[in-house]
Amino acid sequence: MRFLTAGESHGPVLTAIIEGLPAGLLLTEEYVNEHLRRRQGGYGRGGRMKIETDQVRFLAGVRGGFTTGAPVALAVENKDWENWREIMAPGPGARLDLRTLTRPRPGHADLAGALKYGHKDIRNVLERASARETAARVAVGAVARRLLEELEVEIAACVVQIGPVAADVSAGFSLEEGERPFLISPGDPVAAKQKERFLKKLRAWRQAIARSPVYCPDPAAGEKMVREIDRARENGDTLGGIFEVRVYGLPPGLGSYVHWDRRLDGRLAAALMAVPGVKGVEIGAGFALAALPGSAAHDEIYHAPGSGFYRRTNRAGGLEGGVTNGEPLLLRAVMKPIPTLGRPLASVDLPTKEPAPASVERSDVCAVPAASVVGEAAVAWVLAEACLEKYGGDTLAEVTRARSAYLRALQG
Ligand code: EPS
Repeated sequence: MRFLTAGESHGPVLTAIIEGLPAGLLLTEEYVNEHLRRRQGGYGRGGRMKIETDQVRFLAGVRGGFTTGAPVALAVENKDWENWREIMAPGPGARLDLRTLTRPRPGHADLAGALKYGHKDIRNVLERASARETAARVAVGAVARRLLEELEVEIAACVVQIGPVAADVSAGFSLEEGERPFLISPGDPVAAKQKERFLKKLRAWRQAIARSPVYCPDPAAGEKMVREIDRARENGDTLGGIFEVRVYGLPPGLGSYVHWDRRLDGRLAAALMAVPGVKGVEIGAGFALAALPGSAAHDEIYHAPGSGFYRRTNRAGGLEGGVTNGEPLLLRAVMKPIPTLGRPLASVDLPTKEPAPASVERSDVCAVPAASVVGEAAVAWVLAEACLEKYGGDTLAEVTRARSAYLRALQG
C-alpha cells in the first residue's frame, strides 16, 4: 500500500490517493468524518477550527460503501478557501502582493523552506508546511484503521503531558497479568468472555479520553492542562507535550528483523516523527531503559495453555527485533510548542536582513490533543501496511482467511 497527499492550507482542497487496498472493505464517509472531527477538537486550537467542519468526499475506488480494489481518491475541502481565492489562485492573476510574509518564525519550516526552494514570500512555504495537511493524513489513517478493525486490531491515543503537567493515563485501564484478550483460540468461551471484558474497559477508556477537553483520561490532570493552556494564551505563548498511542490485538510476527527498512519499530517511529512538531518518539519504556540494568529492562517469557506465550511486563512496548511480539504496542511522541507566538521571537527580515520580530499568523496555542489523533492515524497506516505484507490479498476475504490460518499456525 502507498499514499500521497496534496493541498495547501488555504487552497481549495486537501486531497489524497491510497493505492493497494483490498476490495470488499466497508468504508463510509461518516466513518472517516468521525476521525476528522476528533482531529479538529482539543482545547487550545485557534480560530481556523471555527471556520472549518472537515468532511471527506470519496472521489474514486469506493462504490456502494465498499472498496473496489482500485485506488481510493479522497478530498477534504477548505472552507477558508473562500477568503483566499484571490491570493491562492493557481492562475497568473493571483494577488501575490497580498498577505506576504518575510519574517520567518523560529521553529517553523519558514526559513529552511524559503532558502531551499528560493521563495521570497514565505507564504509559499507555510501553505504546505502547515499542519492543516494532517487532515488528509487523518482521513488516510481512518481508512487504514477500518481495515485494522476487520483484523480485530484496536487503536487508542491520548495526551499524557501538556507543558509541565503530566498525567497518569493508565489509571483505571490496563491489562491484567497474563490477560491476552485478542489472540485467543476460536470457540474458547473463557477467552471470549475475557475479550468482551477487555473491550468494555477499552470503550470506557476511550470515552474518558473523548470527554476530556485535552483528550487526557486523567480528569484532574486534564483540568490543570486546560489552565496551563489558558496561561500560555494570556502570555502570547504556546505549549507542547506528549501523546501516547496504544494498539491491542496485533499478533507476533509483523515487521521483520531481516532488513533495516523492514523493522517495524523504525517504520512506526518514522511515521510518528513525520507528524508536524514531533521531536522525539519512544517505544515501551523508551528513554528510561538507559538507566536500567538488563535484568530489569526486559520482559521475561511465560507460557500458558490457551493464552500461549506471554509476558508479565511490557517494557519493550510490544516490539522485539523490529517485530511485534504479541504484547500491546506502546508508543509515545513528544511535540514541541507551536512556533507561531503571539509575542514573537527574534528573527530577520528576508529582503533587508535587518533584525525584526517573527511574523504573527493566526494559530493554535496548543495542538497536542489534535496531534494524538494524527499520531494514531500515522500508526494505523504503518500497521495496516504491515498486516497486508503478512496476510496480503486482493480481497478482504483473502486477507482475513490468511490471518486466521496464521493465528492457527501460531497455536501449534
Ligand atoms: C491547522 C490549520 C492552520 C493552523 C494550524 C493547523 O490554520 P491557519 O493557518 O489558517 O490558522 O491552525 O497550523 C499550524 C499550527 C502550523 O504551524 O502550521 C489545522 O487544520 O490543523
